[in-house]
Amino acid sequence: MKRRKFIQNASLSGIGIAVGSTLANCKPKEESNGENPVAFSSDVTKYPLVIATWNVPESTAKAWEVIDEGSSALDAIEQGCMVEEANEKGQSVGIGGLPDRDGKVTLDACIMNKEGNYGAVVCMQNIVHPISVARKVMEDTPHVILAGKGAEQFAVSVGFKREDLLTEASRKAWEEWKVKSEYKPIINIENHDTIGMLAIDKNGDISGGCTTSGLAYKMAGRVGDSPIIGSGLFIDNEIGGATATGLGEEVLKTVGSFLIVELMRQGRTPQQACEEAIGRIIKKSPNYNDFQVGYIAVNKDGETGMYSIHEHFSATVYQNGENTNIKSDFYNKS
Ligand code: SD4
Repeated sequence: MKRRKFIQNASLSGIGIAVGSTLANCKPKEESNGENPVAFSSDVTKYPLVIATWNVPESTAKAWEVIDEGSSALDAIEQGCMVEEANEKGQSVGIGGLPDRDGKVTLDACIMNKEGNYGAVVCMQNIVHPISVARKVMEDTPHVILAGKGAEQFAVSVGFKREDLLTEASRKAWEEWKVKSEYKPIINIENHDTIGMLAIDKNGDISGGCTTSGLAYKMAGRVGDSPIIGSGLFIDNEIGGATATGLGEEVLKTVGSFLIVELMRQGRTPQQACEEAIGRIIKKSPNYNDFQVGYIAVNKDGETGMYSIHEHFSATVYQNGENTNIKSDFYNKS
């Protein structure tokens, strides 16, 4: 049996779903003489694959379906992220997102393709799918970021409808918050938060996206890491990609996603690179007990990694035909 065939059979039979925080790559443990199948470890993986922050099986399933039909990783990212943006129950992304302290839901999103092109919207109101507007900014304008009213006007001009994004549940939560008006980042929100997604399609090309309503009850006009290139997301199709969730200010200060991709360029595995990027935050911010940051990363071989400051971060990985939520390892074990 030829090596390629063996790999296909291995993935069809469903072996190779790794558990733990690292999924190892698909390289054989030993070289084949070309005639006999090579022995693979049980953590065989290969693209296509989709990985997203938190427990978002519907999103990763949608992205996988798009890739499986033969479409690009970029299409998969957009459509996968749209699932969470449209989910009214998710209070950290799209419609239903928790508002700023003035009661306004403002959304941030960005997308990057295999050519390294990037588009983003920041602090945009009244449009359910910022990931799609970000893609339009990337593809149809000479700019890379549109903000606030300008982003909204652009979205409407290319056919998006204005909608009220503040649901009854989010309005109620905001009313309750106003009683004390205490601003405190919450470490892990309901195991489901900002969605950062990375995908490798059947051609081995990588794209990524990140979409969020940002931190609940933030100051008006606040923009986090999620829509900012190199911070909330970075893709280099020669190397891999990374994306972030958690307290955006900390990710921005350390340009986390770019750092991870550059570390992978220097030879780190995705797991090592995520750990080093979290280490950078720990070193610079002695108050790390008060906030959470989590990273996920993928390299060109389909090897993945994830790491966070605190427990309870997870990622959803769709690979080898299986959609699995995997708990991340974390720094703060004390
Ligand atoms: C932000 N990183 O706006 C986003 C929010 C987030 O977990 O991911 N919260 O800072």
